[in-house]
Amino acid sequence: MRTRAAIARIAVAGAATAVMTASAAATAYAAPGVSVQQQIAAQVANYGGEQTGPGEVTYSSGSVKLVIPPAGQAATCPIGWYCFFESAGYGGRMLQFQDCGGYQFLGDYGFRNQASAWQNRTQNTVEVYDEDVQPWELLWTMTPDAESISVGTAADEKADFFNTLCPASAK
Ligand SMILES: [Ca+2]
Repeated sequence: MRTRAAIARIAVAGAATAVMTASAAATAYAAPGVSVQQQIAAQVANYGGEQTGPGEVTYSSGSVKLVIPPAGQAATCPIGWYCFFESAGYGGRMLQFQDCGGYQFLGDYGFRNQASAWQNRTQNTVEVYDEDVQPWELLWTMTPDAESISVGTAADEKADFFNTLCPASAK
């Protein structure tokens, strides 16, 4: 518990900084006529990573990717990954992960308080939390090979971090 609390405190401190930079980026996302490439450039400027495709930024040696689809199109969560979507109906930006066995923070990628839908195309189980309330609230659990087209009003745009449990068959 002590370790977990310490991790969250670090995340809160980091997120406070990220929120300030994110507000400028959010304006860019919302502005009409902003190209995918401009959004990708803003993402890299604010949150690092490496552009690895027309609408893709890769982090952590390939274990995390942010995908910004062309206007009017949807990103696709690949087999072997679990994904968070910016909009209900699997629209907007998509943030995808594959690792199990620990905590990860959406704010590291500009995705804090953003997720509205998810797909889990792994055998991992993912517990998603809101850290803006005390005690932290478990918002939803992503069971293996499941998805949610909308997380619902009570959980919408609240997710901050998650704990990924490895499949029982894995070590
Ligand atoms: Ca939150």
